[in-house]
Amino acid sequence: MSTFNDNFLRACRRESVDRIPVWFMRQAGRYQPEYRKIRKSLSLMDIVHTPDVCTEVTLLPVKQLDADAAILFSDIMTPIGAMGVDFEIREGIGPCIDNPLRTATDVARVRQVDFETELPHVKETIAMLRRELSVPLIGFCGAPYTLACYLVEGGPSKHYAHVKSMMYGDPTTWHRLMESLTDGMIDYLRFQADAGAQALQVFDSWIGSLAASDYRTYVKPHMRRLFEAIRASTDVPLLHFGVNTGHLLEDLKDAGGQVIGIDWRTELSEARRRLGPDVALQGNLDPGLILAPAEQRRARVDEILSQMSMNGYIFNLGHGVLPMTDGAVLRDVADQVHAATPPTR
Ligand code: 1CP
Repeated sequence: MSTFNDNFLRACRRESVDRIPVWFMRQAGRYQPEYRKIRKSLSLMDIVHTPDVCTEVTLLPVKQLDADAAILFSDIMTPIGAMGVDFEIREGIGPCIDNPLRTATDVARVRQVDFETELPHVKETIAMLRRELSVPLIGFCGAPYTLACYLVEGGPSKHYAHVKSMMYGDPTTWHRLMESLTDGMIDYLRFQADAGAQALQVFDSWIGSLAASDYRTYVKPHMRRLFEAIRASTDVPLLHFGVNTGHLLEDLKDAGGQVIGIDWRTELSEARRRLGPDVALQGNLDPGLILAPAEQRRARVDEILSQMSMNGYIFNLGHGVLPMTDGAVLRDVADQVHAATPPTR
């Protein structure tokens, strides 16, 4: 049996590492022929609800890419179904809700549940993964705002018009929705940590659609409550990630998390300067650079690494792996990162 590689957890805690840890957001998925084959006979939610298959799908990229962390294969919508809101993940589109939440009555449809009872297969998958893995397992959830983007819009959206009209026009209902989603995600993250997840990432993917002042008014108090509640009940590292967050970085750090995920639009050296030394950083290669000529991609990886000379750094993409990605290129990136000299301070 191989020894446990805890570089990822050490980097989250800003401790020294043997090598710079790397994993890739959306490291399991459509770019993998093995995943596409499994998806021919099972839907995404079938996979999530079948522990041995879900375990296999979670492990696949860890071995192929020599990743320093695994992320539980699931979707941000998994707990939402259990909380009483029906959804469907449509091919080539994403999560869709036929009856989106637009009024106070709709918002009351979001129920608090016992995830131990509702999602026993997720618990079983986490237990199976812990027996198999020699790297840490990351559990995750969608942040309340990003979940609300799907629940209120009814599906993926460009302008978040319904979200914003509820937020500005009916702030009472908006805050009730955020409170309810926050309660649910606190329980869901605790449930994953109790089941064996060794780190937890909160994906606030669409938060960049808000102005900083609106983030502070309509979202940040809920995020703060979420992070504080998890912090009070478990000591697993918390990772906080969003896209298009150049105008929000200080607020994201202030809201919570020991690791802040940075997208590719903000240089890591700038993020480090603005956020200071008391937080770990994760990121931030543009997923599009995986499609670039090798020389260009390698130069950019080197440039990113040269900006991160302190402990408390985890290499990742700035957002999820694109479906047309070649897994061999991701492996080459991981090898390049692993060959670099780890930070010394
Ligand atoms: O059926 C399929 O195979 C479709 C593709 C797919 C996959 C592989 C979806 C639909 N979800 C997933 C799994 C998934 N989703 C994972 C596990 C994979 C891994 O990381 O190894 C994770 C972490 C997620 C999280 C997720 N789902 C986020 C947050 C992360 C991010 O990329 O921003 C979001 C926003 C979603 C919603 C979602 N689910 C699926 C799609 C295509 C989308 C995005 C739709 C949109 O653009 O709004």
